[in-house]
Amino acid sequence: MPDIADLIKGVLRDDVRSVARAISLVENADDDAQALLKGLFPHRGESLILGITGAPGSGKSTLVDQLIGRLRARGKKIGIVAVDPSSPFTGGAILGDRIRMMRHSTDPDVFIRSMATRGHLGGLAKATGEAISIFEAAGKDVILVETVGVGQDEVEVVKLADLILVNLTPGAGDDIQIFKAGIMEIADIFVLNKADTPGANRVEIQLKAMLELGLKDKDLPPVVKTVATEGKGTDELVQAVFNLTAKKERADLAARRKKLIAWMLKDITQEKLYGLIGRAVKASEFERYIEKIFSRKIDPYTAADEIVARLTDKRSREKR
Ligand SMILES: Nc1nc2c(ncn2[C@@H]2O[C@H](COP(=O)(O)OP(=O)(O)OP(=O)(O)O)[C@@H](O)[C@H]2O)c(=O)[nH]1
Ligand SMILES: [Mg+2]
Repeated sequence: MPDIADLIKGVLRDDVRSVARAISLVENADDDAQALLKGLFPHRGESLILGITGAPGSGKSTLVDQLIGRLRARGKKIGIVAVDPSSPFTGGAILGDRIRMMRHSTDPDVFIRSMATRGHLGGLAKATGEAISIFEAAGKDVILVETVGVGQDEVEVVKLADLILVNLTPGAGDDIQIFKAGIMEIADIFVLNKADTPGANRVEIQLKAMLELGLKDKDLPPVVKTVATEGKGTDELVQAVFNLTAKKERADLAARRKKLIAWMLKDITQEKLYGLIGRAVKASEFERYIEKIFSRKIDPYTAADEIVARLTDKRSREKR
C-alpha cells in the first residue's frame, strides 16, 4: 500500500512517477484515493483549464498536440485529460490520441491521462475533476480537457473549463451538429480547423454571420483558422487564448469553478450513498426484491423506499 503522505509530497513536487501513481490510485476510487484527494485539496495552483470540444475526427487531438508544443515553448507545464469517446464514434480513439501526442511522451512536463466515457456516464465530472485536482496540486500551468462534442455528458464536462475552444471543420454536417448541441453559446473561441480543405472560407463567413445574428449584444468570440497537421494558425490560437484569459472577469471564472464543484459534490455524495446501500442491503436481498417485483408482490417504488428506509433507520439507530 502506498504511503499517502509521501505520495502527496511527491505530487506537490510534480514528480512524474508520483503523479502517475496518484492518478492510478484515483482510478481505483478506494479509501486511499480519498485520503490522497483530501490531502491534495488545499494545495491548488493557478492552473488555466482549457476545454476543447468538437465533432469526432475534427482534429482535436492534433490541435492539442500543437498547443502542447506552443505552450511548452513558453515554459508552461501541462496536464491533459483526453475523454475518449465510446466506440460507436471512433474505435481505438485512446490509441489514436496517444500516438498523436506521442512526441511529447518523454517530456516530464507533459502528462496525458485518457479517460473512457463508457461505463462512466454521470461520473465523468467527478473523474475529470479529480484528474484536474491532481494536476493543480502538481502545479501544472495549463490543463487541457479534450472531449467529443456529441453526448450531453461530454458537453457538460467541457463547460467546466475556464475557457472553451469549439473545434469546427469545413466538413459537411458539422454546423448542424454543433448548433443542435447548443455548443455555440458556450464557445469562447471557435477554431476552424482543416482550413486546408475545401469550403473553409465559406464556413468561416457562415459562422461569423451566424454568430453576429445569434449573439447580438455580446462580444463575438474570435474565430481562428488552423491547419493542425501543419501547425498553421496555432500561434494565433495560443495568442487568442492568452488575450481572453487576460480579459476574462474573475467572477466569470469563479462561476465556472463553482459549477465544477457542484457537479463533483453531487457525484461524490451519490457514490457514497451507493456505497452505503451496498453495505446495508446484501446482494441476496436485492435478488429477493427482484423476484418479488418480478412476481408483482411489490412494486419497485415501494421496494426502493424500503431500501432507503433501512439506511435512514440504521443511521438514526447509530446516532442514539
Ligand atoms: N487535412 C487536414 N487534416 C487534419 C487536420 N487536423 C487533423 N487532421 C486529420 O484528421 C484526423 C483526425 O484527427 P484527430 O486529431 O484524431 O481528431 P480528433 O478530433 O481528436 O478525433 P477524435 O478524438 O477521434 O474525436 C487525423 O487523420 C488528422 O491527421 C487539418 O488541419 N487538416
Ligand atoms: Mg482525439
